[in-house]
Amino acid sequence: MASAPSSSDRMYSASAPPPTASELHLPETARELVKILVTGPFGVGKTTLIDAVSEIRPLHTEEHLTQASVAVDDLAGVRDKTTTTVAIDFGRASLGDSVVLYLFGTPGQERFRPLWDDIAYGALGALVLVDTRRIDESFDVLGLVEESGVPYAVALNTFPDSPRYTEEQLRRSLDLEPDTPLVVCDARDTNSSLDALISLVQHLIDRMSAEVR
Ligand SMILES: Nc1nc2c(ncn2[C@@H]2O[C@H](COP(=O)(O)OP(=O)(O)OP(=O)(O)O)[C@@H](O)[C@H]2O)c(=O)[nH]1
Ligand SMILES: [Mg+2]
Repeated sequence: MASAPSSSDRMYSASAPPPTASELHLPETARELVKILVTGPFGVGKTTLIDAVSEIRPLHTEEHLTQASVAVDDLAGVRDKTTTTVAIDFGRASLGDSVVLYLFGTPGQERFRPLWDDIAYGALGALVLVDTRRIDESFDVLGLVEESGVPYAVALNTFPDSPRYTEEQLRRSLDLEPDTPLVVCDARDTNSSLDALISLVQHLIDRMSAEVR
């Protein structure tokens, strides 16, 4: 049966020296090129996660938060945050020799909604990041992902002051299907973030296997 590669199969790690130009080219063994969305509400850690896992220098479209956004972009819990994604994040993460994830990070605020459909176009799966200190802020994004029909996994990005809930409480609150993966990650940590992506890829494989049965 198909199974997702583990994070130790990754081609590059954060502690390794920067990849050479030739390493940046996809290996001939790359067979599955998969578009994945990394989404979630404002300030949940989407850009951080793509930075943590990308084996190429990620593309970011960060702009400084200005006084004008004070009233609309709630910095509760992320006081050190000085920038926000205004269009897209892009990175690439290989899992083993054959699976390559192209990661597309969305902006988090509702005002960027018109971009969402374009960024999501063609995605095979979505990793939805949730901050348990502000669960209700995830509902809109979860609704969008559901609406788009893209299969998804939920990753709880933990912060030092994140409250603890049982899995049952979280599933009920987020209204998740029983087979939707719900994992915990630290978006700053490469292996932790890769493990969250692997849970999503395994979910996609399981769904595809069920469909061909
Ligand atoms: N303590 C802690 N801080 C984190 C973690 N993940 C992200 N941060 C910090 O939280 C802030 C938000 O991270 P971003 O990656 O910019 O969040 P984002 O979801 O891309 O934000 P927008 O694009 O503005 O919606 C940054 O200041 C990060 O350094 C985490 O796992 N733990
Ligand atoms: Mg961002």
